Amino acid sequence: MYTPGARSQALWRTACTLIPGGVNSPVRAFKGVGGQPLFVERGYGCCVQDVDGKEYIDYVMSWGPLILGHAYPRVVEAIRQTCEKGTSFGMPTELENRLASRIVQCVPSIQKVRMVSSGTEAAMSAIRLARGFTGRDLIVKFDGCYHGHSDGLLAAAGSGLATFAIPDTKGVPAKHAEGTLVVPYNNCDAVEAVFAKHGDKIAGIIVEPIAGNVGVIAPASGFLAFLGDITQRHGSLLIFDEVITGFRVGLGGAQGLYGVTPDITVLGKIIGGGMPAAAYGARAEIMDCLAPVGAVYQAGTLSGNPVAMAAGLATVETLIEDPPYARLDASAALLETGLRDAAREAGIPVRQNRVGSMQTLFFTDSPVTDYPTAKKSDARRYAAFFHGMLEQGVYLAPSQFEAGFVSTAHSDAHIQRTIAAARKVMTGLKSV
Ligand code: HOZ
Repeated sequence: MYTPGARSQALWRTACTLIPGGVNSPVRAFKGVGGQPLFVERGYGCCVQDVDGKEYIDYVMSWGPLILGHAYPRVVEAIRQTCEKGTSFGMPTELENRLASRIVQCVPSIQKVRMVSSGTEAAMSAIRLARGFTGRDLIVKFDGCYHGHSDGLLAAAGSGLATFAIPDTKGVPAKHAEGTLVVPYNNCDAVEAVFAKHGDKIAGIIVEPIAGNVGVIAPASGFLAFLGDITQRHGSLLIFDEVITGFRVGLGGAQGLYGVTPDITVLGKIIGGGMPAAAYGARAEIMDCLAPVGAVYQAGTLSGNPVAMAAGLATVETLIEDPPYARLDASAALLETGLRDAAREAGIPVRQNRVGSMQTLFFTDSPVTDYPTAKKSDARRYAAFFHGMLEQGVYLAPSQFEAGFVSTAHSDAHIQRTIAAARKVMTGLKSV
Protein backbone atom coordinates (compact mmCIF):
# COMPACT_ATOMS: atom_id res chain seq x y z
CA MET A 1 0.00 0.00 0.00
CA TYR A 2 1.32 3.44 -0.97
CA THR A 3 2.25 5.73 1.91
CA PRO A 4 2.08 9.44 1.15
CA GLY A 5 4.88 11.80 2.26
CA ALA A 6 5.23 13.27 5.76
CA ARG A 7 3.34 16.53 5.09
CA SER A 8 0.33 14.73 3.59
CA GLN A 9 0.28 12.43 6.59
CA ALA A 10 0.44 15.31 9.07
CA LEU A 11 -2.32 17.24 7.28
CA TRP A 12 -4.45 14.10 7.22
CA ARG A 13 -4.06 13.62 10.98
CA THR A 14 -5.14 17.23 11.57
CA ALA A 15 -8.02 16.94 9.08
CA CYS A 16 -9.38 13.89 10.91
CA THR A 17 -9.68 15.94 14.11
CA LEU A 18 -11.55 18.77 12.38
CA ILE A 19 -13.54 17.31 9.49
CA PRO A 20 -15.61 14.07 9.61
CA GLY A 21 -13.39 11.35 8.18
CA GLY A 22 -10.88 14.06 7.27
CA VAL A 23 -12.65 14.89 3.99
CA ASN A 24 -15.44 17.04 2.65
CA SER A 25 -16.73 14.35 0.29
CA PRO A 26 -16.52 10.66 1.27
CA VAL A 27 -14.79 8.99 -1.71
CA ARG A 28 -11.76 11.26 -1.26
CA ALA A 29 -10.87 9.41 1.96
CA PHE A 30 -9.46 6.35 0.11
CA LYS A 31 -11.71 4.06 2.17
CA GLY A 32 -12.58 2.11 -0.99
CA VAL A 33 -8.90 1.30 -1.62
CA GLY A 34 -7.34 1.65 1.83
CA GLY A 35 -4.48 3.91 2.85
CA GLN A 36 -4.35 7.66 3.28
CA PRO A 37 -5.30 10.43 0.85
CA LEU A 38 -2.75 12.76 -0.68
CA PHE A 39 -3.02 16.45 0.04
CA VAL A 40 -2.64 18.50 -3.12
CA GLU A 41 -0.43 21.56 -3.45
CA ARG A 42 -1.12 22.47 -7.07
CA GLY A 43 -2.30 21.24 -10.46
CA TYR A 44 -0.96 22.05 -13.95
CA GLY A 45 -2.02 20.49 -17.23
CA CYS A 46 -2.77 16.82 -16.61
CA CYS A 47 -0.67 16.65 -13.43
CA VAL A 48 -1.07 17.35 -9.74
CA GLN A 49 1.71 17.82 -7.23
CA ASP A 50 1.18 16.80 -3.62
CA VAL A 51 2.31 18.82 -0.61
CA ASP A 52 5.45 16.66 -0.39
CA GLY A 53 6.49 17.66 -3.91
CA LYS A 54 5.65 14.39 -5.72
CA GLU A 55 4.00 14.69 -9.14
CA TYR A 56 1.21 12.44 -10.43
CA ILE A 57 -0.45 12.15 -13.84
CA ASP A 58 -4.08 12.76 -12.90
CA TYR A 59 -7.00 10.76 -14.34
CA VAL A 60 -9.56 12.03 -11.81
CA MET A 61 -9.36 15.65 -13.01
CA SER A 62 -11.54 16.92 -10.16
CA TRP A 63 -14.05 14.15 -11.00
CA GLY A 64 -14.72 15.46 -14.49
CA PRO A 65 -14.87 19.25 -14.74
CA LEU A 66 -11.29 19.78 -15.95
CA ILE A 67 -11.61 18.70 -19.57
CA LEU A 68 -8.97 21.31 -20.49
CA GLY A 69 -6.60 20.31 -17.69
CA HIS A 70 -5.65 21.98 -14.41
CA ALA A 71 -5.17 25.75 -14.29
CA TYR A 72 -5.95 26.21 -17.99
CA PRO A 73 -4.65 29.75 -18.71
CA ARG A 74 -7.82 31.11 -20.37
CA VAL A 75 -9.97 29.84 -17.49
CA VAL A 76 -7.61 31.19 -14.82
CA GLU A 77 -7.50 34.58 -16.55
CA ALA A 78 -11.31 34.73 -16.83
CA ILE A 79 -11.60 33.99 -13.10
CA ARG A 80 -8.97 36.59 -12.23
CA GLN A 81 -10.56 39.34 -14.31
CA THR A 82 -14.02 38.59 -12.97
CA CYS A 83 -12.93 38.48 -9.30
CA GLU A 84 -11.41 41.91 -9.61
CA LYS A 85 -14.88 43.31 -10.31
CA GLY A 86 -16.48 41.54 -7.32
CA THR A 87 -17.20 37.94 -6.45
CA SER A 88 -20.96 37.82 -5.83
CA PHE A 89 -23.85 40.25 -6.15
CA GLY A 90 -27.14 38.38 -5.83
CA MET A 91 -28.12 40.46 -8.88
CA PRO A 92 -28.10 39.37 -12.53
CA THR A 93 -24.91 39.72 -14.58
CA GLU A 94 -24.28 39.49 -18.33
CA LEU A 95 -22.09 36.42 -17.74
CA GLU A 96 -25.21 34.39 -16.87
CA ASN A 97 -26.77 35.28 -20.25
CA ARG A 98 -23.57 34.41 -22.08
CA LEU A 99 -23.17 30.96 -20.53
CA ALA A 100 -26.91 30.27 -20.85
CA SER A 101 -26.84 31.12 -24.56
CA ARG A 102 -23.87 28.78 -25.13
CA ILE A 103 -25.71 25.96 -23.36
CA VAL A 104 -28.88 26.60 -25.39
CA GLN A 105 -26.78 26.66 -28.58
CA CYS A 106 -25.17 23.27 -27.84
CA VAL A 107 -27.59 21.08 -25.88
CA PRO A 108 -30.51 19.89 -28.08
CA SER A 109 -33.15 19.62 -25.32
CA ILE A 110 -32.52 23.04 -23.76
CA GLN A 111 -34.39 26.23 -24.72
CA LYS A 112 -34.12 27.82 -21.29
CA VAL A 113 -31.73 27.04 -18.46
CA ARG A 114 -31.54 27.80 -14.73
CA MET A 115 -28.08 28.02 -13.10
CA VAL A 116 -27.44 26.57 -9.64
CA SER A 117 -24.29 25.71 -7.69
CA SER A 118 -23.98 21.91 -7.63
CA GLY A 119 -25.07 18.82 -9.51
CA THR A 120 -27.01 17.69 -6.44
CA GLU A 121 -29.01 20.92 -6.45
CA ALA A 122 -29.61 20.72 -10.20
CA ALA A 123 -30.89 17.10 -10.11
CA MET A 124 -33.06 17.77 -7.06
CA SER A 125 -34.57 20.83 -8.73
CA ALA A 126 -35.13 18.99 -12.02
CA ILE A 127 -37.15 16.36 -10.14
CA ARG A 128 -39.22 19.06 -8.45
CA LEU A 129 -39.82 20.66 -11.83
CA ALA A 130 -40.90 17.34 -13.38
CA ARG A 131 -43.33 16.81 -10.50
CA GLY A 132 -44.65 20.37 -10.76
CA PHE A 133 -45.09 20.15 -14.52
CA THR A 134 -46.84 16.76 -14.57
CA GLY A 135 -48.70 17.02 -11.26
CA ARG A 136 -47.44 13.51 -10.42
CA ASP A 137 -45.18 12.29 -7.62
CA LEU A 138 -43.31 9.11 -8.58
CA ILE A 139 -39.81 9.09 -10.05
CA VAL A 140 -38.07 6.15 -11.72
CA LYS A 141 -34.31 5.89 -11.26
CA PHE A 142 -31.78 3.18 -12.11
CA ASP A 143 -29.86 0.94 -9.76
CA GLY A 144 -26.32 2.35 -9.39
CA CYS A 145 -27.03 5.68 -11.07
CA TYR A 146 -26.08 8.62 -8.89
CA HIS A 147 -27.85 11.97 -9.03
CA GLY A 148 -26.35 13.75 -6.05
CA HIS A 149 -27.32 13.38 -2.43
CA SER A 150 -30.82 14.83 -2.11
CA ASP A 151 -33.08 12.61 -0.01
CA GLY A 152 -35.28 11.00 -2.65
CA LEU A 153 -32.40 10.25 -5.03
CA LEU A 154 -30.17 8.31 -2.65
CA ALA A 155 -32.04 5.04 -3.21
CA ALA A 156 -29.69 2.34 -4.60
CA ALA A 157 -27.27 5.06 -5.71
CA GLY A 158 -23.72 4.79 -7.05
CA SER A 159 -20.59 6.87 -6.37
CA GLY A 160 -19.75 7.02 -2.63
CA LEU A 161 -22.67 4.75 -1.78
CA ALA A 162 -21.30 2.11 -4.15
CA THR A 163 -17.79 2.60 -2.78
CA PHE A 164 -18.94 2.08 0.81
CA ALA A 165 -21.70 -0.44 -0.03
CA ILE A 166 -24.30 1.77 1.67
CA PRO A 167 -27.63 0.52 0.27
CA ASP A 168 -29.79 3.23 1.82
CA THR A 169 -28.37 6.09 3.80
CA LYS A 170 -29.58 6.80 7.31
CA GLY A 171 -31.35 10.09 7.82
CA VAL A 172 -33.68 9.77 4.83
CA PRO A 173 -37.27 9.25 6.02
CA ALA A 174 -38.76 6.14 4.39
CA LYS A 175 -41.54 8.21 2.86
CA HIS A 176 -39.02 10.30 0.90
CA ALA A 177 -37.51 7.22 -0.72
CA GLU A 178 -40.96 5.71 -1.34
CA GLY A 179 -41.50 8.17 -4.19
CA THR A 180 -38.49 6.67 -6.01
CA LEU A 181 -38.92 3.44 -7.98
CA VAL A 182 -35.57 1.75 -8.65
CA VAL A 183 -35.08 -0.47 -11.71
CA PRO A 184 -31.97 -2.15 -13.21
CA TYR A 185 -29.92 -0.13 -15.73
CA ASN A 186 -30.14 -1.17 -19.37
CA ASN A 187 -33.27 -3.24 -18.67
CA CYS A 188 -36.25 -2.19 -20.81
CA ASP A 189 -38.52 -4.96 -19.48
CA ALA A 190 -38.15 -3.73 -15.91
CA VAL A 191 -39.04 -0.18 -16.97
CA GLU A 192 -42.03 -1.49 -18.93
CA ALA A 193 -43.22 -3.39 -15.83
CA VAL A 194 -42.97 -0.37 -13.56
CA PHE A 195 -44.92 1.77 -16.03
CA ALA A 196 -47.55 -0.95 -16.46
CA LYS A 197 -48.17 -0.76 -12.72
CA HIS A 198 -47.70 2.96 -11.93
CA GLY A 199 -47.69 4.70 -15.34
CA ASP A 200 -50.27 7.40 -14.57
CA LYS A 201 -48.47 8.38 -11.35
CA ILE A 202 -44.91 8.62 -12.74
CA ALA A 203 -43.64 12.19 -13.12
CA GLY A 204 -40.45 11.12 -14.84
CA ILE A 205 -37.48 8.87 -15.34
CA ILE A 206 -34.07 10.20 -14.32
CA VAL A 207 -31.07 8.48 -15.88
CA GLU A 208 -27.36 8.93 -16.45
CA PRO A 209 -27.42 8.39 -20.24
CA ILE A 210 -23.92 6.94 -19.84
CA ALA A 211 -23.61 5.58 -16.32
CA GLY A 212 -20.51 7.02 -14.67
CA ASN A 213 -20.94 6.48 -10.95
CA VAL A 214 -20.53 2.69 -10.80
CA GLY A 215 -17.69 3.01 -13.24
CA VAL A 216 -18.49 3.73 -16.88
CA ILE A 217 -21.34 1.76 -18.46
CA ALA A 218 -22.61 2.64 -21.93
CA PRO A 219 -26.35 2.50 -22.62
CA ALA A 220 -27.38 -0.66 -24.48
CA SER A 221 -28.40 -0.08 -28.07
CA GLY A 222 -31.93 1.37 -28.15
CA PHE A 223 -32.18 1.79 -24.35
CA LEU A 224 -32.30 5.59 -24.31
CA ALA A 225 -34.71 5.76 -27.25
CA PHE A 226 -36.95 3.29 -25.41
CA LEU A 227 -36.95 5.57 -22.35
CA GLY A 228 -37.97 8.48 -24.57
CA ASP A 229 -40.76 6.44 -26.06
CA ILE A 230 -42.20 5.06 -22.83
CA THR A 231 -42.20 8.42 -21.04
CA GLN A 232 -43.98 10.00 -23.99
CA ARG A 233 -46.58 7.22 -24.09
CA HIS A 234 -47.38 7.74 -20.41
CA GLY A 235 -47.25 11.54 -20.28
CA SER A 236 -44.21 11.60 -18.00
CA LEU A 237 -40.85 13.31 -18.56
CA LEU A 238 -37.42 11.93 -19.39
CA ILE A 239 -34.61 13.57 -17.42
CA PHE A 240 -31.01 13.05 -18.54
CA ASP A 241 -28.48 13.62 -15.78
CA GLU A 242 -25.59 14.88 -17.90
CA VAL A 243 -23.55 16.23 -14.99
CA ILE A 244 -20.66 14.03 -16.14
CA THR A 245 -21.46 13.60 -19.85
CA GLY A 246 -22.47 17.20 -20.66
CA PHE A 247 -19.75 18.76 -22.88
CA ARG A 248 -17.67 15.62 -22.06
CA VAL A 249 -18.68 13.23 -24.84
CA GLY A 250 -19.43 16.03 -27.31
CA LEU A 251 -20.79 19.59 -27.32
CA GLY A 252 -24.31 18.15 -27.25
CA GLY A 253 -23.49 15.68 -24.46
CA ALA A 254 -24.82 12.12 -24.53
CA GLN A 255 -28.11 13.31 -26.07
CA GLY A 256 -26.17 14.66 -29.04
CA LEU A 257 -24.05 11.51 -29.25
CA TYR A 258 -26.97 9.06 -29.20
CA GLY A 259 -29.57 11.26 -30.90
CA VAL A 260 -32.14 10.98 -28.10
CA THR A 261 -33.57 14.26 -26.80
CA PRO A 262 -34.83 14.17 -23.20
CA ASP A 263 -37.41 16.57 -21.75
CA ILE A 264 -35.13 17.94 -19.01
CA THR A 265 -31.32 17.95 -18.83
CA VAL A 266 -29.16 18.29 -15.73
CA LEU A 267 -25.66 19.73 -16.18
CA GLY A 268 -22.70 20.36 -13.87
CA LYS A 269 -18.94 19.80 -13.73
CA ILE A 270 -17.61 21.10 -17.11
CA ILE A 271 -20.07 24.01 -17.30
CA GLY A 272 -18.44 25.35 -14.12
CA GLY A 273 -14.90 25.02 -15.45
CA GLY A 274 -13.72 23.81 -12.02
CA MET A 275 -15.83 26.32 -10.06
CA PRO A 276 -19.15 25.48 -8.33
CA ALA A 277 -21.76 25.77 -11.08
CA ALA A 278 -24.45 23.45 -12.37
CA ALA A 279 -27.70 23.92 -14.27
CA TYR A 280 -30.90 22.32 -15.46
CA GLY A 281 -32.72 23.14 -18.63
CA ALA A 282 -35.60 22.08 -20.87
CA ARG A 283 -37.98 23.46 -23.46
CA ALA A 284 -39.51 26.82 -22.51
CA GLU A 285 -42.94 25.38 -21.70
CA ILE A 286 -41.39 23.27 -18.90
CA MET A 287 -38.88 25.83 -17.63
CA ASP A 288 -41.55 28.52 -17.34
CA CYS A 289 -43.12 26.48 -14.55
CA LEU A 290 -40.28 27.78 -12.36
CA ALA A 291 -40.68 30.79 -10.08
CA PRO A 292 -40.89 33.71 -10.66
CA VAL A 293 -42.89 32.81 -13.80
CA GLY A 294 -44.53 29.65 -12.46
CA ALA A 295 -45.23 28.08 -9.10
CA VAL A 296 -42.29 25.63 -8.77
CA TYR A 297 -39.89 27.30 -6.35
CA GLN A 298 -36.10 27.10 -6.42
CA ALA A 299 -33.52 29.74 -5.49
CA GLY A 300 -29.90 30.28 -4.41
CA THR A 301 -27.66 33.07 -3.12
CA LEU A 302 -24.75 31.89 -5.23
CA SER A 303 -26.77 30.66 -8.24
CA GLY A 304 -25.22 32.02 -11.43
CA ASN A 305 -22.22 33.25 -9.43
CA PRO A 306 -20.13 35.48 -11.73
CA VAL A 307 -16.80 33.81 -11.00
CA ALA A 308 -18.24 30.36 -11.69
CA MET A 309 -20.00 31.66 -14.83
CA ALA A 310 -16.73 33.14 -16.09
CA ALA A 311 -14.84 29.87 -15.55
CA GLY A 312 -17.61 27.87 -17.20
CA LEU A 313 -17.91 30.27 -20.11
CA ALA A 314 -14.16 30.24 -20.78
CA THR A 315 -14.23 26.43 -20.75
CA VAL A 316 -17.33 26.01 -22.91
CA GLU A 317 -16.21 28.65 -25.44
CA THR A 318 -12.81 26.95 -25.75
CA LEU A 319 -14.61 23.68 -26.51
CA ILE A 320 -16.94 25.34 -29.04
CA GLU A 321 -14.15 27.19 -30.86
CA ASP A 322 -12.03 24.08 -31.37
CA PRO A 323 -13.98 20.94 -30.44
CA PRO A 324 -11.41 18.51 -29.02
CA TYR A 325 -13.57 15.39 -29.03
CA ALA A 326 -11.81 13.47 -31.81
CA ARG A 327 -8.43 14.16 -30.14
CA LEU A 328 -9.77 13.16 -26.72
CA ASP A 329 -11.18 9.97 -28.17
CA ALA A 330 -7.82 9.11 -29.74
CA SER A 331 -5.95 9.77 -26.48
CA ALA A 332 -8.41 7.71 -24.46
CA ALA A 333 -8.28 4.89 -27.04
CA LEU A 334 -4.48 4.85 -26.74
CA LEU A 335 -4.83 4.50 -22.97
CA GLU A 336 -7.55 1.86 -23.28
CA THR A 337 -5.48 -0.32 -25.63
CA GLY A 338 -2.33 0.10 -23.55
CA LEU A 339 -4.01 -0.88 -20.28
CA ARG A 340 -5.78 -3.82 -21.88
CA ASP A 341 -2.52 -5.09 -23.41
CA ALA A 342 -0.71 -4.64 -20.09
CA ALA A 343 -3.41 -6.69 -18.34
CA ARG A 344 -3.36 -9.39 -21.02
CA GLU A 345 0.44 -9.71 -20.89
CA ALA A 346 0.24 -10.08 -17.11
CA GLY A 347 -2.61 -12.60 -17.32
CA ILE A 348 -5.03 -10.36 -15.39
CA PRO A 349 -8.65 -10.51 -16.58
CA VAL A 350 -10.10 -7.03 -17.12
CA ARG A 351 -12.97 -5.31 -18.88
CA GLN A 352 -12.38 -1.81 -20.13
CA ASN A 353 -15.56 0.26 -20.55
CA ARG A 354 -15.07 3.51 -22.42
CA VAL A 355 -17.18 6.18 -24.09
CA GLY A 356 -14.99 8.95 -25.52
CA SER A 357 -12.72 10.33 -22.80
CA MET A 358 -14.48 8.65 -19.86
CA GLN A 359 -13.47 5.13 -18.95
CA THR A 360 -13.19 2.50 -16.23
CA LEU A 361 -10.97 -0.57 -15.95
CA PHE A 362 -12.96 -3.32 -14.21
CA PHE A 363 -11.08 -6.29 -12.78
CA THR A 364 -13.46 -8.96 -14.03
CA ASP A 365 -13.67 -11.22 -17.06
CA SER A 366 -17.40 -10.76 -17.68
CA PRO A 367 -19.06 -7.80 -19.44
CA VAL A 368 -20.09 -4.90 -17.19
CA THR A 369 -23.53 -3.66 -18.26
CA ASP A 370 -25.26 -2.75 -14.98
CA TYR A 371 -24.64 -2.39 -11.25
CA PRO A 372 -24.68 -6.12 -10.34
CA THR A 373 -22.12 -6.91 -13.05
CA ALA A 374 -19.97 -3.92 -11.95
CA LYS A 375 -19.98 -5.33 -8.41
CA LYS A 376 -18.40 -8.55 -9.72
CA SER A 377 -15.19 -6.62 -10.25
CA ASP A 378 -12.38 -7.65 -7.90
CA ALA A 379 -12.16 -4.60 -5.62
CA ARG A 380 -9.03 -5.95 -3.87
CA ARG A 381 -7.21 -6.13 -7.20
CA TYR A 382 -8.39 -2.65 -8.09
CA ALA A 383 -7.05 -1.37 -4.76
CA ALA A 384 -3.67 -3.05 -5.37
CA PHE A 385 -3.57 -1.59 -8.88
CA PHE A 386 -4.50 1.86 -7.54
CA HIS A 387 -1.70 1.84 -4.95
CA GLY A 388 0.85 0.47 -7.42
CA MET A 389 -0.01 3.23 -9.87
CA LEU A 390 0.27 5.89 -7.14
CA GLU A 391 3.76 4.61 -6.39
CA GLN A 392 4.53 5.04 -10.10
CA GLY A 393 3.17 8.61 -10.09
CA VAL A 394 -0.30 8.02 -11.58
CA TYR A 395 -3.44 9.15 -9.75
CA LEU A 396 -6.56 7.07 -10.49
CA ALA A 397 -9.99 7.30 -8.86
CA PRO A 398 -9.73 5.97 -5.30
CA SER A 399 -12.65 3.60 -5.94
CA GLN A 400 -13.50 0.96 -8.52
CA PHE A 401 -16.95 2.50 -8.89
CA GLU A 402 -16.04 5.80 -10.55
CA ALA A 403 -15.18 7.07 -14.02
CA GLY A 404 -11.67 8.13 -15.03
CA PHE A 405 -11.12 11.10 -17.34
CA VAL A 406 -8.63 12.07 -20.03
CA SER A 407 -8.26 15.82 -20.68
CA THR A 408 -6.85 17.77 -23.61
CA ALA A 409 -3.71 18.22 -21.49
CA HIS A 410 -2.94 14.47 -21.49
CA SER A 411 -0.34 14.12 -24.24
CA ASP A 412 0.58 10.81 -25.86
CA ALA A 413 3.80 10.94 -23.83
CA HIS A 414 1.82 11.12 -20.56
CA ILE A 415 -0.34 8.24 -21.67
CA GLN A 416 2.66 6.15 -22.69
CA ARG A 417 4.18 6.81 -19.25
CA THR A 418 0.90 5.65 -17.70
CA ILE A 419 0.89 2.47 -19.79
CA ALA A 420 4.51 1.73 -18.88
CA ALA A 421 3.58 2.16 -15.21
CA ALA A 422 0.56 -0.15 -15.63
CA ARG A 423 2.80 -2.83 -17.20
CA LYS A 424 4.98 -2.85 -14.09
CA VAL A 425 2.06 -2.82 -11.68
CA MET A 426 -0.05 -5.45 -13.47
CA THR A 427 2.71 -8.07 -13.22
CA GLY A 428 2.47 -7.85 -9.42
CA LEU A 429 -1.32 -8.32 -9.36
CA LYS A 430 -1.34 -12.04 -10.11
CA SER A 431 -0.82 -12.90 -6.44
CA VAL A 432 -3.52 -10.48 -5.18
N1 HOZ B 1 -19.51 12.53 -6.51
C1 HOZ B 1 -18.16 12.56 -6.96
C2 HOZ B 1 -17.79 11.30 -7.67
N2 HOZ B 1 -18.74 10.79 -8.58
C3 HOZ B 1 -17.20 12.76 -5.83
C4 HOZ B 1 -16.88 14.16 -5.65
C5 HOZ B 1 -15.68 14.43 -4.75
O1 HOZ B 1 -15.44 13.68 -3.81
O2 HOZ B 1 -14.99 15.41 -4.98
